[in-house]
Amino acid sequence: MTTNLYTSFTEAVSQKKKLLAILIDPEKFDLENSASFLRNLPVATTHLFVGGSTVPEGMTEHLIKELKLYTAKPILLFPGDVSQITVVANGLLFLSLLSGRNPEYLIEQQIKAVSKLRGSALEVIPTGYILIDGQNVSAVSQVTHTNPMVQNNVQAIVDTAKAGELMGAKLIYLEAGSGAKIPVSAEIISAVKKELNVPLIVGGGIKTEEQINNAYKAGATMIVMGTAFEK
Ligand code: 1GP
Repeated sequence: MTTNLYTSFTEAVSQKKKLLAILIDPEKFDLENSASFLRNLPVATTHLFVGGSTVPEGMTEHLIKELKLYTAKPILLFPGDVSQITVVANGLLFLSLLSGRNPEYLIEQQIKAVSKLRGSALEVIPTGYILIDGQNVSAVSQVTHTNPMVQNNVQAIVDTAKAGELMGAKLIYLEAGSGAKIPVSAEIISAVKKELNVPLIVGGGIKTEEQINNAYKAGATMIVMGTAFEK
């Protein structure tokens, strides 16, 4: 039986539970430390995300197989590009970069993914991905050649997120970029939350307990943290 990963998001919303994903970038991860890394994760961790901006072919699959030796937590692909898709994961955030205007990341990569996904049991979750300025030049911005949305134009972010939902996104991901100096503001999270029915993921630059609580309080269903755990 395949468990439905998406249900964990909708149930979290209805039961007012909070989800925490730890992001592992295969390029920055030392495979030899897998067991101790997983042992030391916060108890609140519900999911693992695996992905990066530039990951050599095959590295993602190798890493996930290794992680699965030590954990039963669901592993979701959060791929920077189509080469990182592997059916050994439990699910795939099928991202479309809605904040950008680069067709490669709006639709081309998704088309290229189809031949990899055909016939596989990997759960695919359509996700509207919105890059927001974290006062740092983010890897996402560099790799995709797109600009982040400015934090003070809240309405534009809300409208972009809503358009994503109307186009069928099952999740909206508000991303300040890995290593952001400032995370997505509570004001943005709550404004988006107010207009949307789908669960919200928030990540980028979140390091402290206070930032975590602020994001949850503002309406994030899931928080993603990466850099804070890269030792
Ligand atoms: C996931 O890119 C983030 O959305 C992770 O950001 O590395 O800053 O935690 P950090």
